[in-house]
Amino acid sequence: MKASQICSCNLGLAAFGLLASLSTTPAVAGTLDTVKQRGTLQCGVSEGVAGFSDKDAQGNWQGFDVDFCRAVAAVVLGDRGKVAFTPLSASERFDALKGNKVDLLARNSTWTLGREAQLGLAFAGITYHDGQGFLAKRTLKVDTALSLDKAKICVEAGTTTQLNLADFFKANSMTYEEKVYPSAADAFSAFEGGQCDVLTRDQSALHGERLKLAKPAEAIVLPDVISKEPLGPVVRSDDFPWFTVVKWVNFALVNAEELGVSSANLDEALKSQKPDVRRFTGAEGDFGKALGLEADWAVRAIKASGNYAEIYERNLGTGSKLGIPRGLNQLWSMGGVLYAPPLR
Ligand SMILES: N[C@@H](CCC(=O)N[C@@H](CS)C(=O)NCC(=O)O)C(=O)O
Repeated sequence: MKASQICSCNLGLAAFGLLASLSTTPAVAGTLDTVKQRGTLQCGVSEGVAGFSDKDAQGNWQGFDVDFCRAVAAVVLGDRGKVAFTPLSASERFDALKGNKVDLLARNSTWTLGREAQLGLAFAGITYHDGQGFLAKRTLKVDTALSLDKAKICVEAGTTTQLNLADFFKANSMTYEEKVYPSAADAFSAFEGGQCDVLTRDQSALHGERLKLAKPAEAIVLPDVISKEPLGPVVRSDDFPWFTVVKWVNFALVNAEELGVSSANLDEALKSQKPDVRRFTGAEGDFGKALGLEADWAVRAIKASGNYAEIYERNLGTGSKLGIPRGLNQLWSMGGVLYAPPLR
């Protein structure tokens, strides 16, 4: 019912009471204000995906998604350490976000129409362009996914992975025996323990899973990529100012790489006379204020985590344990598809 319809009614006393109480109810605080008041960012991450979000030997969270959360915390709260990480399984992640248990999900989550239109969520851009692949036991003697007819395949519930698996086998008139597990760890143990011949996951995660095997040489990541998995941070769709902040942290990380601004040369950047670098550092323009942030918001993101290239290389790149080449995740000007709108 519209407000105008309520006003034209012959209201009883009870309704008057309700309206009076509504008019004195303070507006619900947006996520940005909630995070500022709380002093901590609540970030939903995976339960353990090497390179994206897992704990180091000291129990500290690390990874590509973790660094994104740290950048957001630094931008909003001025401190990369002010993040509480909540590990979430694939099946529980979106309910946790909808239920306000986290402010932001940075959890190798694929941007799909259903997750936005049906779940009321919004993807604040793409941080990693991924695709689904297969890790197969060498004993199977296959070198392509098209030879997987009748294979036993382990997969985690509540993922696009499970849906793509079904599509791929149907489209190629093949059958498979699906073994579904509630967590990635269970799916991995089942694969390692011989309950299936093949493990399917996002390609980026498969490389890490292979290295976790007691004998990595006994399994092979097949070359086939059967889907598009654009991974990115997710927020609730009813909070546009927060969505804008998270989205522009992502764009700032990419723009910094393009501008040649990194954690190693921030002091120089702060003295730069170049107009685009001056807008980035907040020396020109009033963008921080417009976002509800400090003028140096973008500088804070880089100080916290480095630019996109630094985050990628540290966690996933050829210098890291995983050694994944940039590929599609290279800047548009370098043969990839990373493209951030201008900061102006
Ligand atoms: N990108 C896909 C898959 C993401 C996903 O949750 N993958 C599983 C493995 S198939 C995973 O990483 N699980 C880690 C965990 O449960 O913590 C999606 O958004 O549905």
